[in-house]
Order: sequence, then C-alpha cells, then structure tokens
Amino acid sequence: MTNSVGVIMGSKSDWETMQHACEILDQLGISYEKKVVSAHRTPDLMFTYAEEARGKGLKVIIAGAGGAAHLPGMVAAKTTLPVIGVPVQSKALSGLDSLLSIVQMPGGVPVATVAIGKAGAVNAGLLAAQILAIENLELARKLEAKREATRAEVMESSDELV
Ligand code: RP5
Repeated sequence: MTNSVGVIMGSKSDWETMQHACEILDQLGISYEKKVVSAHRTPDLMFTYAEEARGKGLKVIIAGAGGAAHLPGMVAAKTTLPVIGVPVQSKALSGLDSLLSIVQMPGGVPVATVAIGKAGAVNAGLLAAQILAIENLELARKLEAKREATRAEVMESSDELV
C-alpha cells in the first residue's frame, strides 16, 4: 500500500512529541510511514528521503525537530511536496530555538510551521489530513465529524463547571 504522509523526526527522542501527529493520522485512517531522519547526523539520508518522497507516493511530509531544527527546511528545499514543520520542545530553550529555526524560512521555500510540542504535532496531523481532504470527500467528512465531537465536548464541559 502507498503511504500518503511521511512523518520524519530528527531523533528517536522526538517520538514522544511526534507520536501525537501519528495518533491523529491513525484516528482518521490515513496511511503513513514514520522514520528518524536527521539533518545533521544523516544528511545524505535526508536528501535522498526528500528527493524520493513524491515518487513513492507521499503527498505531505510532517517533519519534527528540536534545537537547531534544520530538518523541515532542508527537506522542503529538496521537494515540492507540502512540508509541515513541528518544533519539538528542547530542554535548553523550551523549543523557542526549534520554533525560530523552523519558522524563519527565506522567501521561496515554505514550511508550514505549527506550535511547539504536542499541540503542534496534533495540528500537524490535522493539517496534513486537511490537505489530503481537498480531494477526498470521505476524509473531509471524517474531519467534520471530529470537529463536531470537539464542539460537543466543549459544550458538555460548561455543564461541569461548579
Ligand atoms: C535534533 O536534536 C532532534 O530533532 C532532537 O530534537 C534534538 C536532540 O536529539 P537527541 O540528542 O535527543 O538525539 O536533531
């Protein structure tokens, strides 16, 4: 089966964050692959991955990294697939370093940057799904149902206030 989304991360230590993107993809029945690809430790693998991504059927790449987080931007430089960058919360600077190194791309090479940490990973999964849903009505309906479930949950939480 061809995977639609490539979820990559700079280190195994990023999985704690990136698993939340994968959980969303699982919930929506989206096929994906997950892999550790490091901009600094495995640069050749990173370039090969980005160059081969479209050819193997991927439609969106979610790339998470922390610290000097070059992975999303470098992958974006080598593919025209949409790349969503997840800033992983670093220990030294709480992810501000990750956020700034991912979001401040030069004009011409976009990375759709989401929030630091778990919220960002969740939104990366959802954003990838919304991109795929442009041409997939069944997936669009699943996303609408998910929004409706969230809405109902929030309405119920009001009743629990004492
Ligand atoms: C980055 O360095 C990774 O994305 C990770 O967030 C950070 C630390 O990596 P480890 O030292 O935990 O492998 O490349």
